[in-house]
Amino acid sequence: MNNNRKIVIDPVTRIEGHLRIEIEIDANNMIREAWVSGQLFRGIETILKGRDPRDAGLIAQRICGVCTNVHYRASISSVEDAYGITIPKNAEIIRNLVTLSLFVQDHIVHYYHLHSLDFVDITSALSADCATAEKEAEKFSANPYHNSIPHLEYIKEKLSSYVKAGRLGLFANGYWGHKSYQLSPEQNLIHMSHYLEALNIQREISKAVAIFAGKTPHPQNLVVGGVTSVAEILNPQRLNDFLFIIKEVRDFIERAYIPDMLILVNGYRDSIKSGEGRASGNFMGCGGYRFGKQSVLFESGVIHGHNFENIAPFDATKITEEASRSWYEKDAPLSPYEGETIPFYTDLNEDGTLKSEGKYSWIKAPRYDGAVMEVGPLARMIIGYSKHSHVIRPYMERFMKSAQMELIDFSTTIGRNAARAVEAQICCDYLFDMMSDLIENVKYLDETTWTKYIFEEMASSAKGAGIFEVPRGVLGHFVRIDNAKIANYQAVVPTTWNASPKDAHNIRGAYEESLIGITLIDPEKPLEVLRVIHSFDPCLACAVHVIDATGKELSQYKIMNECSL
Ligand code: NFE
Ligand code: MG
Repeated sequence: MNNNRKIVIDPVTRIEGHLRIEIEIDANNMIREAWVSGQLFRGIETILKGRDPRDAGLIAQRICGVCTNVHYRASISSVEDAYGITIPKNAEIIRNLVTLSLFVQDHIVHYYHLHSLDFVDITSALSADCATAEKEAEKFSANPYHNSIPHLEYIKEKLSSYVKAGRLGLFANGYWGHKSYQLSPEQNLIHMSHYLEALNIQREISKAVAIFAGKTPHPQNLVVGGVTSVAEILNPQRLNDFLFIIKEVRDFIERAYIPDMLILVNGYRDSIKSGEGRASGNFMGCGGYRFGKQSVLFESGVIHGHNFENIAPFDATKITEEASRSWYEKDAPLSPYEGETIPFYTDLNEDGTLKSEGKYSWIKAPRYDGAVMEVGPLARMIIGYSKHSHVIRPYMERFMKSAQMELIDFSTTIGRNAARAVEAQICCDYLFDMMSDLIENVKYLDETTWTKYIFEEMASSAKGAGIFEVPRGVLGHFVRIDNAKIANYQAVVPTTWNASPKDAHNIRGAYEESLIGITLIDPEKPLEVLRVIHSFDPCLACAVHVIDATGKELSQYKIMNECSL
């Protein structure tokens, strides 16, 4: 007899957008099957049709409230690609400075504010001894961030005043006391101290982004052909303001974020060694971010089944999206240029669970040459390391040595976080090199920020793609233009890759695959599931970016049981 039962987590919180996870566990509480469902239906691709291609960027950036810059940029790049417009060097550098600052902000916010409490028990931090905590921090950093007994006492006092007053706020409803929490009270206190500091740090990065982007989220500095940050590049004070903030952030990464990652790796080494959270080992990266004479920040490539020695070149024409298990008409895989977004909602089972055999998500299933892929910081660090990148490899080697990790260990829940922290450090450091490129170019070569073109003289029918690495992985916007208007528009987004449902061959997406085989200590408190899913940094707003323009109700949001956090 099959004693398996289903657990529903809906909504998963501390993510962007609306995600539902269903798992099937056996009598020993081991996860046997998983269904990941995007529960949100929006609509940017559809409303872009018929518009002027020059307007696409400002509309497309509304796909998300987090990585707004990257959709803006991908959209503008897709139109530039269609028209064959090459942007000036200054424009490319400014775009990179802004996007890479957002990488750093996203990674810090993700670890501390969206994910760390899956590993850090706040209630345990309240019993920490501050003198011991001060010494503990010194084990993981030669110069720990804001590490003094009075400071740690202040943090502890602040946390306990929330608890005593019953004002847990966003800390309410955690699975505090869960048996799988592994850190000591002192390690938890150190993390909580940095959690609060990180709120200030992420605000500072927003200021840096706004120097060139005008504002954030939803920046205003990009146009087809270049950027509008004309005055900024000629103002040494503004350039210096940017670098000053990045220097402050770099200090936080080196003295707090990386050491906290070492604490995490040490505390959760059993989870790493058991391969918890490992997906299929297929990784994809498109590379990019040029700087200096001939250097590039990220390498491109495709790896299958953790075969790190054998890296195939990345070829964007091998990308397809299918909808066999997604709530759209037409199941078959299509090139994004031909992709369609016609909703076809098929309802749930009678007991309210997702259809195990039929369609069950608003997320489509992107595939590379037919294979499922994981994208993101983990893919980028693994590909860069394996291709002996002179940028990535030294940072990875240093971390691997201090953390005593091998490359395969990164392909886990904890490793995914470590890769993200190492990437934040790399991005921050190389922002200085990119700023030097800008200064050198402006000072000695040219001040151009825009490539002039005459819209009326551009081909009235064309197609193009803007494909590049963004915080959560490879992002692609694909546009087809007919009679100077957008005829078709498709965005294939990092979270669409990672949170993909199964395909026609029943191959699981990366989130789903990474859940299989995990045993829950307490199925009523499925903290282990949240850890795995959060480690990918889900953004469902990005993953499903189509709306029903008539406002018709397509699905209801239900909380199925008390497992939601
Ligand atoms: Ni909405 Fe995004 C990033 C994009 S998500 S956050 O990074 O594109 O998948
Ligand atoms: Mg799409």
